[in-house]
Amino acid sequence: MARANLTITRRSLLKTALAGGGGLALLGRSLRDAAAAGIEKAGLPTAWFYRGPIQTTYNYCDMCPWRCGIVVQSVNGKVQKIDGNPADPKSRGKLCARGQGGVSFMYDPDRLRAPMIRTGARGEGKFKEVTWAEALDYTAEKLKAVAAAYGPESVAVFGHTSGDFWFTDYFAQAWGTPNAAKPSSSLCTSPREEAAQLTYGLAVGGHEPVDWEGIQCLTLIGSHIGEDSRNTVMQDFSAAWGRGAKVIVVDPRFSSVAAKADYWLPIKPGADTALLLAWIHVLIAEERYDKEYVAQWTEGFDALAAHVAEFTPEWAAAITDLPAELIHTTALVMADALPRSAIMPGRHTTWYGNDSQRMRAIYMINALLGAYGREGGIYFSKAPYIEAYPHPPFAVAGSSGGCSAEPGQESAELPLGPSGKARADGARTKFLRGATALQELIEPMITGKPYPIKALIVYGVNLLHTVPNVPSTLEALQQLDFVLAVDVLPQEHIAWADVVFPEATALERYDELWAVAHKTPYIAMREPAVEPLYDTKPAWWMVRELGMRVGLDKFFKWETAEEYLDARLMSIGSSLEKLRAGNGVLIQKGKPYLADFGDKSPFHTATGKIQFYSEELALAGLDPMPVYEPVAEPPAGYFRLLYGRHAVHTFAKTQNTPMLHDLYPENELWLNAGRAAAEGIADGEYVMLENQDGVQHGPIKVKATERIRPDAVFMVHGFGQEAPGLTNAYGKGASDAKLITRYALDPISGGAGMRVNFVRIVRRPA
Ligand SMILES: Nc1nc2c(c(=O)[nH]1)N[C@H]1C(S)=C(S)[C@@H](COP(=O)(O)OP(=O)(O)OC[C@H]3O[C@@H](n4cnc5c(=O)[nH]c(N)nc54)[C@H](O)[C@@H]3O)O[C@H]1N2
Ligand SMILES: Nc1nc2c(c(=O)[nH]1)N[C@H]1C(S)=C(S)[C@@H](COP(=O)(O)OP(=O)(O)OC[C@H]3O[C@@H](n4cnc5c(=O)[nH]c(N)nc54)[C@H](O)[C@@H]3O)O[C@H]1N2
Ligand code: SF4
Ligand SMILES: [Mo]
Repeated sequence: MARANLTITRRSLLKTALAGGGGLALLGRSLRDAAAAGIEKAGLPTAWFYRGPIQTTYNYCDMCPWRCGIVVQSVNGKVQKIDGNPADPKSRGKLCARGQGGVSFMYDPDRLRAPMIRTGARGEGKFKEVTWAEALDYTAEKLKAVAAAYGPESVAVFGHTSGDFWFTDYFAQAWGTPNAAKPSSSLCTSPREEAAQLTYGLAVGGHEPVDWEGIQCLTLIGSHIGEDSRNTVMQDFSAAWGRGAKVIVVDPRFSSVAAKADYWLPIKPGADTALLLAWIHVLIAEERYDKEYVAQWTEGFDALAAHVAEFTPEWAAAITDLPAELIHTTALVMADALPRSAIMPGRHTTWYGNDSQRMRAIYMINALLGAYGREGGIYFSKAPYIEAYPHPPFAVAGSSGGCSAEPGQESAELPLGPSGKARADGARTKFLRGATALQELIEPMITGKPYPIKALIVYGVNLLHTVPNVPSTLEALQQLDFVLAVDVLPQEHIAWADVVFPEATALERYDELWAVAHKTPYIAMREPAVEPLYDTKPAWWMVRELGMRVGLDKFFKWETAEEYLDARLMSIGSSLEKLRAGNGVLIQKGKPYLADFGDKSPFHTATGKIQFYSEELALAGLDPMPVYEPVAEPPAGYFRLLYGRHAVHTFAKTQNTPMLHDLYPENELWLNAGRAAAEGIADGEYVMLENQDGVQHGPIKVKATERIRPDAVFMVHGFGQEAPGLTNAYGKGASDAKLITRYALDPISGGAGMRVNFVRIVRRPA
């Protein structure tokens, strides 16, 4: 009963605010008022929870793409506190520091407040505030003009953050452009996803399916749990570590998790495939693999055994700069725990360009360990069952790389996508597989080849911090006929937009359901805790208003987000009301283990087996089994530029958030202490950096440390913001993105490896 009174709908929120709710709520209020008055009389400050009725709403955290379920508490129309939703499989009642910063993010005084149309030159940052009707009419007119002259495919849509579904999936597919892309694909997960499809025929999916409860040996290739502070992963890792699971960490840097490891392998950057091949060699040569599992579930074992015969630990030692004995020992430590032993699939896996092959080698080790579908190994995740909103067929099928709006939808015949994505008729071009590669859409904006891209919609993508080679992105922005930016903050790229739509943050809006492939598949909801601040609107409203203006009315028969969400939930016998009553989360049953499949194979490859040897790669003229390809060495006097995360920041989006800015206001350049001493650079000194293409950037504070190899430097991504509107973040630290002018393309996934840049240290004049 108390629950029901605390849980609100938007309508009941307004009613409660006006009428004070029902009798019980009134009684609750008078008791609370009396208590509050008593506290005040005692001279104590009145805390927020005494100031009015507490409204509880359900949401999922938008402070990073992991999206933990949250419970939001508001009083008198102000959000006061966010907690992890105890019913949610990701948060389990807890949040990370960034999640706690969600309230501070929402109340950031620097937020975009009204729709704007550009008045100055692109990049100048001069705008006039306009009404929504003006901004929408103007945008619709521009998009229609571009489509009339060049076709609907000449509009590209980039999207990330949790509202991206509305623009990158729903709008792009209804409008009819295959050129919709997400950085979370070709700048993040595409190698691991495409390698997983090639090797065992399944997606890794959003939630990496490590079967944490029973794992006895966990191996991490780069994955820096701790800096990568995803809430659930940190909880799971701590529990596994606490009960004594062995941990092997391969990282050129002594990361937080390396400090917890039984074995730290400070590998030479870029040499991981050599290490993985040597591990495979040891497991096979010493017959330390799961023979029964390999016989039943894999194909191409003999070919693999022959392939790795030469790749001894001694061979790998020379390449990886690791002792052969350590390579040998760690292979045996992994094997000791099989099948409760696995290498965690990484997340950010676009490293050096040959990344899908490295991922394939990782999956082969997991298969040799018998980990897939075994307790304590890698479980099979399952997507929750729910129907899409019943709209007419879209003009194109999803290709943006995130959760496609419409699995299995027929795609219309379209010309070759500039990203090289396979044409609708199946002809292959630049990449073997993979979703549209975001960074590959920049070039057609500049050259008009293979066909022109003339307009860009940027929804929740930090264009000038996310996409490698900023100078070419700026050139593209100059060439375009029209640029629409949808964001919440005045980020750097906003100055380049023609129109800016300010969005309401996650705590102020309804959104698409968050349907998670998981050990226990589940669906979480987002509802507004309070009315949107300023003149901001949610993405679902924007695409609907825009859709109606560009002749896509038939896709927008729903009038409100509630109506859309209820229609979807109806397909599983639920509704928004029922979801609320169920603590905002709906959990379905999974099929995590081999035993759950009976006689059927869970592996969706052509043969139903894990492919050590890949026919698909051989047919495409690519290596059918992973081969170590050396990466270019840093030139004399240069370091390889490595980047990663910090526990209290997400990408380049939270540096301005007051609470998180206070915790870590600027990034540092990790520099090997020996190298620093040799070059006379002091710990704490500010230096400039210059990359291999002569781009100078900085200053950045040196952190001289033994915790990194001498051949590389490391910095946390997301700093060095040059947008003056970000008052906290402006000019603090340096940006890895500004120094990443090159990338190496993965021929399989189209992923852009960004660790192929080098920097030298330029002393600042005294
Ligand atoms: N706090 C926080 N957590 C986050 C995010 C965030 O923004 N903030 N973002 C989330 C997202 S989307 C992602 S993709 C993940 C990224 O997190 P991860 O997937 O863990 O990131 P990576 O970039 O793969 O790994 C960075 C680590 O790789 C090491 N490394 C660099 N080069 C090499 C190499 O050649 N070999 C090996 N073995 N290691 C190397 C670096 O020293 C660093 O410790 O984090 C997620 N979690
Ligand atoms: N140099 C370099 N590049 C990288 C990486 C790196 O480590 N270094 N990491 C790569 C990886 S792993 C990933 S996943 C991508 C991440 O790429 P992005 O998702 O582009 O990264 P963010 O910097 O978080 O940018 C999010 C943008 O959304 C805005 N935003 C925040 N909340 C909302 C909202 O509610 N609505 C709207 N409309 N906008 C919102 C923010 O202000 C910001 O502009 O970057 C990739 N690119
Ligand atoms: S990991 Fe942290 S920031 Fe990411 S969704 Fe969960 S609580 Fe939010
Ligand atoms: Mo990512």
